[in-house]
Amino acid sequence: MEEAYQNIEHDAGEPDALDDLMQKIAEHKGCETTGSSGKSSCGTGAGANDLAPEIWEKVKNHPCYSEEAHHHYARMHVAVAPACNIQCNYCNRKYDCANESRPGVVSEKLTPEQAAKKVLAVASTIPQMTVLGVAGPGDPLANPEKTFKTFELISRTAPDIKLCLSTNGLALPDHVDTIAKFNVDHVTITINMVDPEIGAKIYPWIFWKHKRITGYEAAKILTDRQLQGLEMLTERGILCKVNSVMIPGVNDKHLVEVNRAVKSRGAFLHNIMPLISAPEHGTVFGLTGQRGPSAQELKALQDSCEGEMNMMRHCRQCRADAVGLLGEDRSAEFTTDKIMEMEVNYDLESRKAYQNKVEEERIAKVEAKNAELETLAGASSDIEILIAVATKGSGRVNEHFGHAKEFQIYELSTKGAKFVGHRRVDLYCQGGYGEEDALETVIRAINDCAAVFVAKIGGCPKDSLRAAGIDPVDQYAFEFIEQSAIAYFKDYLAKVNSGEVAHVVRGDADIRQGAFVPV
Ligand code: CLF
Ligand code: SF4
Repeated sequence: MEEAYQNIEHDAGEPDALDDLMQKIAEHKGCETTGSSGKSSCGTGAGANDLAPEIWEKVKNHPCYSEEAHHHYARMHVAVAPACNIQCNYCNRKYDCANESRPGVVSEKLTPEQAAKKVLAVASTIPQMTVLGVAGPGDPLANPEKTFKTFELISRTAPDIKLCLSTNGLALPDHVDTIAKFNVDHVTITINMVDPEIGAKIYPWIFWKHKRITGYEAAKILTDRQLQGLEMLTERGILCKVNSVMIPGVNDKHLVEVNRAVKSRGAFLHNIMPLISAPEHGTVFGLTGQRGPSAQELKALQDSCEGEMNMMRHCRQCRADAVGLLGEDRSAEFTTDKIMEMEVNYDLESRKAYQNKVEEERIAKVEAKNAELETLAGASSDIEILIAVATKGSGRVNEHFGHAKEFQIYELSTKGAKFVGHRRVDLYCQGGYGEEDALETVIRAINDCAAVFVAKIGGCPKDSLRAAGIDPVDQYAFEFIEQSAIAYFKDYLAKVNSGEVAHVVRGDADIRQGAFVPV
């Protein structure tokens, strides 16, 4: 079947250009965040001036590979890959619920032709949708015909959309050439271990060479194939992200070793995600009571790996049919019934024009942040605080407190404002009135934050937040987040220095990160 795709051209095929790109990726590995400028020299927060132009071209409008891009650009997944060739103890693809946001969950499975139609429908409606990912609900490479047929159709009909693939890696070495031929620039491999003893606790079986294999042997084959596939991809200059699920007591300490192993094989980015394991999901870990990590445990592990390589902290552990900006899900607007009735008007020029406007906004945002940062130059203090921000995207404080389904978390220090994660919360506003129980859960979720930035907030929640020691801030409504955060921090420092405010070292937020795994 793969021969059917041999006529697709791959523009990274010129040996000199490829060598050059690989060199740039290799040079890029392992740099750290800079100190006093507060500007990320590396990591997913890296900007146009921090990366080689060829790499910047690949990541600049990919919402997963660039933290900055995720405020502006959307991705979509098409659920064309139902089968899987391994079993993970955190996965149950049978569970399907429109309100459930986790990988493996879909409302509809699609044929490649339906998927292509859906991509055009979404591209016509959401001009900032720049990336199409195949990420399940099973493993895309356990369904190679459907996956590559989908890529073939989309690369013909929507050439400006980047193709992205997410896999468990077992079948990866067999498909690297086809991935390269389709010009798939971004591949994610989920690697949870490089030690088969640990792997045997995560994977009960794999299906390999027409046989079901269990235990140590299964995990050994899986890790060997994953690392081999990673090396083969990076040798071809394809950007690779590694996803790892953090499972406390199983692989949490081991993930530092995984980080080193994938870095040394050329991975561009490492995304350590929290396990979610509620019993109602029907997974092995859910049913055996295996807990997920707390937000603080996750952050500590991500921090400890950050000096080694680029760490992703903005993953939302999307459904396999997610549509929209990370953190929003517009899949219900694009069901098969609705798509079939939609008038599709995919117009490359108008998409480009819209994206040019996005770029202008993005440049303005970076300039505003840098200008504000300069006013902090020379400030010296060990104080660091977290803030929570209600936003609908575009890097602005533009969501009402009561409408926020998540808060973005920024760490503020004299180095600037750094995005460090997000917290999902229950909606406070329930159609005209505030839900007190929801308010309590919001406060618990952000109680390690000194302030919450919102576009608007009512008197009651304001009082409750103040009582919990969290400053409700609406003075930066619709302003850029980072610029506002730095201005707030400057003000905070001045108040602490003058004795007007006592700096409090806050405890941990009372939440467990909810989520789990892409394949
Ligand atoms: Fe999808 Fe994954 Fe591509 Fe992104 S998701 S296939 S790389 S386009 Fe992104 Fe979603 Fe996290 Fe995946 S936020 S689950 S990392
Ligand atoms: Fe397969 Fe992905 Fe589920 Fe694991 S998480 S069993 S790789 S579909």
